Amino acid sequence: TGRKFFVGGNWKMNGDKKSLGELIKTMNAAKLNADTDVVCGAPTIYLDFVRSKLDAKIGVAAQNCYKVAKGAFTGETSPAMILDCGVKWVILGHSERRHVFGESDELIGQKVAHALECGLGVIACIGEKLDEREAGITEKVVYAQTKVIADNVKDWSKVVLAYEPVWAIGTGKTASPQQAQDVHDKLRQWMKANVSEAVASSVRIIYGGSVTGGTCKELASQKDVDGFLVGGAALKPEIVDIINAKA
Ligand code: G2H
Repeated sequence: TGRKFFVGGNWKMNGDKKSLGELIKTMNAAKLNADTDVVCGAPTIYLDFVRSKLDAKIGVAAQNCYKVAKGAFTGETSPAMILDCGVKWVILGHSERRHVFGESDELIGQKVAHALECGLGVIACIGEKLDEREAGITEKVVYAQTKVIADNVKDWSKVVLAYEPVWAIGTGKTASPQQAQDVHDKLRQWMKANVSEAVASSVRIIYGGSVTGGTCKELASQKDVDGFLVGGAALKPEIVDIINAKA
């Protein structure tokens, strides 16, 4: 496909210096497929710590950022601060940001625009909820979410799209390879119709939702699955197998 495989770890609000330090040691020592981009999403307060310990060949991501550079926004973190810690990526629009913290499509779009303007790479997340899938509106939901992201992107080489069906997140219920492939294929068609043919064929669309060492290989073999965003399993040594899923 010409698209470089991409595996993001999303550690969410987990770990401490001791346990993350051990995980980092494991990852630094592991043999990682050189044809895969690897990025670890660390808690904000540990970004500096993680960047200083993790091997330079492994990227680091923040799990969120704000939509402006600085100012009276208590508790927020700007892309400039993230970059100042040597961190080059940010995860935006994760379902937990959308559904636990009530982030709107509009706010996510503004964050995407500002993060990209500042020079961060963006892992932009989309995905339908269970009731939406059951109502048969999966496509409508993910197209609408993708549109708000697309409206805020100029340079797609800095964006990875993460499809994460909400019903598969942290539930142990991985989407089947066919379910994932289906939506990824439709997203690529949407990109072709609404962005460009070149972007549709080059943008990486990764899958997230209960990916494990056991499910990653078959998912990775799907034509339009260009990698993963991994939560629970990214905190364990099995992340190495997931990084190496593409033989
Ligand atoms: C989805 C995913 C990582 P998990 O949130 O973004 O988490 O792999 O634990 O379902």
